[in-house]
Amino acid sequence: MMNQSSAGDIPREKLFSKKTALKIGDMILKAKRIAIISHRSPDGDTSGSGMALREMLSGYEKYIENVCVDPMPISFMYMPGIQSYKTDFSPKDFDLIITVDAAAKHQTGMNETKPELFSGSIPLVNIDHHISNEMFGTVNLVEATACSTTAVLWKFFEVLSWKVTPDAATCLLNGLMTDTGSLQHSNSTPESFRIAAKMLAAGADLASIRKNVFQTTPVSTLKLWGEILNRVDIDDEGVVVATVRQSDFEKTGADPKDISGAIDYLNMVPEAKYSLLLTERLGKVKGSLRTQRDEVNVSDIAGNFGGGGHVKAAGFTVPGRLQVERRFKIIPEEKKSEGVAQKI
Ligand SMILES: [Mn+2]
Repeated sequence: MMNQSSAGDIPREKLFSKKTALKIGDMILKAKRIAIISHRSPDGDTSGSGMALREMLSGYEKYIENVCVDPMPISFMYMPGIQSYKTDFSPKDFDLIITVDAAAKHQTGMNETKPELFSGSIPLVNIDHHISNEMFGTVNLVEATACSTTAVLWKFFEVLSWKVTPDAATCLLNGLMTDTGSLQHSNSTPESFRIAAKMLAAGADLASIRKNVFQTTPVSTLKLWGEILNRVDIDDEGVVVATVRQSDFEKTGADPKDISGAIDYLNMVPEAKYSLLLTERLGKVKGSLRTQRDEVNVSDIAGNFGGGGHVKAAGFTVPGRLQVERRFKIIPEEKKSEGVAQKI
């Protein structure tokens, strides 16, 4: 998940700690069976973190299991070793658990099915970069100013002097590039660029990331975007609005997650105050809001509809459906001849 928090009033326990990193390194070296948990609805950061840890520990005599309750998206399947992800596991078979990029217990999707994970009976290491992190681990390595969990892991490996392999570097860069929108989002700090450069120098395969993650779109998605873009309009107040109907998914064969790219196009109109994409599906209407303006807070707008989010990216969901409304306004014809005569 992306972290849009900026440095400021961040508590000390949510800044990178070398001492904690060394302690976790020690725990990992002593453990024989380690389960690495990625959060549900996996993104490029949680999967990249899981795969980088797996690769870095492959040289040790340990049994490693990568777990995620949801399947990995196809775009990340290029990462070495990712086929090994399991959707379920038995915590009692492990002597160390590591969660990556999960800010809260429930994000593992296992808080109800496996409460023993969080009971303290098995040591739990929580590695993350969200300011909201609940610090649910036995040991927590949380850096709220980091752009991605993989950036935290990069520093972790540095502290331990573990030489990052090219394959691990690719997985780490995968997380950094996806969480920063290719180093374009506001969470991209000078340190993000420095760490990305180090990952590249360690042999990260940026070409594979570009090809598999950023420049890959199925025809069904392109068709869905076509429907959305065809309906784009900007109103008198500078709000760019587009809609997706339930029937659009059926017509194009696209998946609801495929609309996430379309909102980025809506947000490209230079004169727009903000953009709004309304998606109708399964009896609910979801609104996604984006803005490029500093004076606009879309989180407040989403709040009016019971939603929330970040200042520049937010959303809401209301039960209901979309209905087309047509509005016409009569513009009286001006008596041009008179006006012109007066001006002269
Ligand atoms: Mn993340």
